[in-house]
Amino acid sequence: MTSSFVVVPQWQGSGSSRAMRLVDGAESIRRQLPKAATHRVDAPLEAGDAEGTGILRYSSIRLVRERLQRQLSELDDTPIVIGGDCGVEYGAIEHAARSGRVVLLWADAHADLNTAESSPSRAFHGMVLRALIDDGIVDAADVLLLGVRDLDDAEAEFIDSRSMRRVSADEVGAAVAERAAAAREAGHGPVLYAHVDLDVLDPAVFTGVSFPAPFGLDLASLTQAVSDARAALALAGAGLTEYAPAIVSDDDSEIADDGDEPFDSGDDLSAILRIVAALSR
Ligand SMILES: [Mn+2]
Repeated sequence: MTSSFVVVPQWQGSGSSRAMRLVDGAESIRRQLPKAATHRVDAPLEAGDAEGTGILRYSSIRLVRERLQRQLSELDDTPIVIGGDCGVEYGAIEHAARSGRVVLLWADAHADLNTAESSPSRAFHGMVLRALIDDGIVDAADVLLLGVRDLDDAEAEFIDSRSMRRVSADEVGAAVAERAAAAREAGHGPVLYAHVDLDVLDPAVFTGVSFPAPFGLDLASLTQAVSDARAALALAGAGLTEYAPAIVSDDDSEIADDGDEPFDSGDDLSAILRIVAALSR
């Protein structure tokens, strides 16, 4: 099956003071993708408000989710959703869950398992996986955490309480096959969803993220893990999130932040394209 790309420049789910860089990041990736296969879901310009949820800028997040759902329902190809912040995964995974029980590869430095109550930042991108589990869209047993290494206490407790599985890159293929078999045994048709937050990569490999965490994956391990997962189970959808490049000027040349040496995002973009290839080929 061929892939369609859906670019969602949502920044309202990020807790970063420079969250709007995610808009530049989404735009830079979009320019690299094949035009005919690429769609864009606009995020509102305004920040939005919590609407009583305790979630920062929730009204905008809800609006983007509705727009994304509408766009995804019009596509026949396998959707690759390009963020924006990780919060875009809610609508994307909700959509994938309509075609089967989701086995979820969660490649991210963060588990995104906070609630509005436990979150230190109140930012939705740190709550999205928890919301999917609490809303019954994904079973905690079907989630494979890859590269997760920066946890809040409440998240670590939740992982323990649900016995959520953490896998290394070379365990991914076997772990996906095992969860797929368990789903079939229970009478469900399983599908694979692959979530990649770019901060799963080591900061030495990839620089353009807002919340880097040391001791991440190298690029070859990540793309191999994605390939192994896809060899084990058909991909129903994927997400690539949190590209936050250094400030980009109008003519596309990079401007250094904080007076540092001029920052070159060329390596980051080529890494992104290799991940996109692993998700879409
Ligand atoms: Mn993350």
